[in-house]
Amino acid sequence: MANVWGDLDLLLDSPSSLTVTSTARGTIKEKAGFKAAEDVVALRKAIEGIGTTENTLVDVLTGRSNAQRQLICKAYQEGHLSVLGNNLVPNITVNDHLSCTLCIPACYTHTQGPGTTEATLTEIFASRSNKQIKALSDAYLAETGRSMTHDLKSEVSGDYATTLLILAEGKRDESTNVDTAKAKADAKALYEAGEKKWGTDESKFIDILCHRSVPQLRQTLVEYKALSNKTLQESIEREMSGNLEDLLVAIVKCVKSVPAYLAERLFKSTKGVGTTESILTRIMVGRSEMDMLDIRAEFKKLFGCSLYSTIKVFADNLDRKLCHHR
Ligand SMILES: [Ca+2]
Ligand SMILES: [Ca+2]
Repeated sequence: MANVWGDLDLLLDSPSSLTVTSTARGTIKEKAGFKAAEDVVALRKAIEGIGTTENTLVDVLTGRSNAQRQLICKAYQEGHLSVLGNNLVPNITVNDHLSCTLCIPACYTHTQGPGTTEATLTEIFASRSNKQIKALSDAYLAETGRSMTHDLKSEVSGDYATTLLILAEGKRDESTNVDTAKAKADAKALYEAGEKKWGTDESKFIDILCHRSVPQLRQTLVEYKALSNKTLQESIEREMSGNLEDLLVAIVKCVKSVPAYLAERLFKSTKGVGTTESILTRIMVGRSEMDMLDIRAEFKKLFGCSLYSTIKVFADNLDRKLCHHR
């Protein structure tokens, strides 16, 4: 992995999904002959354990457009209380799958272990454009009646919180012109705030990485390597620790390639424990209409196997576990 993230050769010429808004690289289009009611019946059967569970969920939820999923979600919720009653386990599973298009971080916190809230928040705020963050913030307000930044403040603390809150404002510079002199100056400032200094001036890293545009930061990454003979990611890893290190590294990775960053998250989620399903679902469903083709390609490049086969193995194992519990 280090090699992949350390290679800056083609960086300045590659497209950035933080600025792409088309759906041309998505894998999901509107399904022809779509009927929400039919999908709801299929989902209910799957959730009640008639037939294979996870495969039906994945088929239905990744084979419909976002607008279609919203209709399924609505149809499902209108009928689901009478059918499922107070059966908590299916409800959690269903809510995890169906509400993931909103990706409201707080919804997940109570079902996860310690540390996973931060990991989820890091992924969400490092990988999204201003427009996506604005949409998330609006959805959060509509769903909970509270401001997202207000709730974030109560979830997290320290330099990590400072960084997250800047990102949550969704005010990253989105201009596309690159100022090379400024990139050189930023690279020097970062070098002096980290490697050259006894201790670390974290605020310098936070300021530059949260405010500059993606093209500007790419130039800065190149200048930083020329100046220090290290990648900025390596310096962040040496200088910092914990949630702040994870978040700043995630930003650097997303500046390089959001699809590659998400491919890595997906890979780790299929190998890890605990929150794997919500990571899988959030990325698979959240990116399906945007850049899933790129994520697949990056996955293959990074790990030498297809995303499909990796998830298939994971889903089969999950099926076995679910059957075992019944
Ligand atoms: Ca230092
Ligand atoms: Ca470290």
